[in-house]
Amino acid sequence: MKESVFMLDVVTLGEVMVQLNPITTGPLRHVTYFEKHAAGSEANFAIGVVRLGFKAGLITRVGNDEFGKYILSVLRGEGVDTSLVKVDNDAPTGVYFIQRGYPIPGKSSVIYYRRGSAASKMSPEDIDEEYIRNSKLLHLTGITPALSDSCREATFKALSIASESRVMTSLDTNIRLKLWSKDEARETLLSMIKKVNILLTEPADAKILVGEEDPHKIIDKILSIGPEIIAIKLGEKGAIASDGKETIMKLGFKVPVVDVIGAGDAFAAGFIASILKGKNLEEALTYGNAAGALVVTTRGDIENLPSQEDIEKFLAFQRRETVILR
Ligand code: KDG
Repeated sequence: MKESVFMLDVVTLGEVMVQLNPITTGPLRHVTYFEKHAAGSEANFAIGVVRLGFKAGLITRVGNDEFGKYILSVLRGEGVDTSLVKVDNDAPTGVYFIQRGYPIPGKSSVIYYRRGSAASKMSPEDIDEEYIRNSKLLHLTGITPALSDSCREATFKALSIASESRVMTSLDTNIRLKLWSKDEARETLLSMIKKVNILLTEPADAKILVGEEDPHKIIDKILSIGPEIIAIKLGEKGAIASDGKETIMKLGFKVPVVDVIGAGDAFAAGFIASILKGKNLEEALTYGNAAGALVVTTRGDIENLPSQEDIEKFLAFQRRETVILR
């Protein structure tokens, strides 16, 4: 293989935003104090796999503003390669707020201020062939192609490079209906699903994509389209994975919930890092569930993404909780 400066395990592509997370639960009009975090599905994933021992790079754009500088320092501080991140002088870094615990206790919702953001200006020019070709896995989500036409083209370019170079690909459907319609999501994501090796989804997304919410039907339909492995995230209930030969469900871990945003990305990082390490589906589900459980116990998406050692400690603690007496 040609020598290159880029030798990464994982490459991903997406928007990183400043997340303003309220200190208190309830409607945002009554919230006084917010905590600042850096977050975004693909950045969460990249940091998640770095914590689990992989080298990861993120392709994105940030604004030439204080929030852009903050995001770059977080990514670099976490060891994510930012050599392809562009700083845009004309568009701002995206921002979003979280509303926690209202109107549904224990759940969170997101309010975006990201239209016209620097990251939404990403285009096929941002995608470097060598960067992707030299990696082991390209991870994409359904968020990036929803940001703009040029982001969709960039996503498809990245996917084509990976598929043509036999770089493994994973897609987390992550349908955000605040960014596009169900029809747009279905059309775009179905054409991506055909080309990916690993698909991560959840029943609500699968309903939009293949008209099914029942896990067995989702698995059959998705595996017949192309992916070799599927993982279905069921939130606090856990997750199901299948490779067509075996289908396994692992129940979620019971933990105190502070903010559920970011749990799906943590699951994806734990699950895919395990697959990259050659673990079986059951172990991958356990690691994914453990990472997801740890992330919901605090505000912010990235802070509690666990290392391998921390997952082992968490699992050992969970095992202590279930003692078989007879
Ligand atoms: O998965 C968590 C993400 O949804 C959150 O960090 C914000 O990336 C985000 C998005 O676009 O919704």
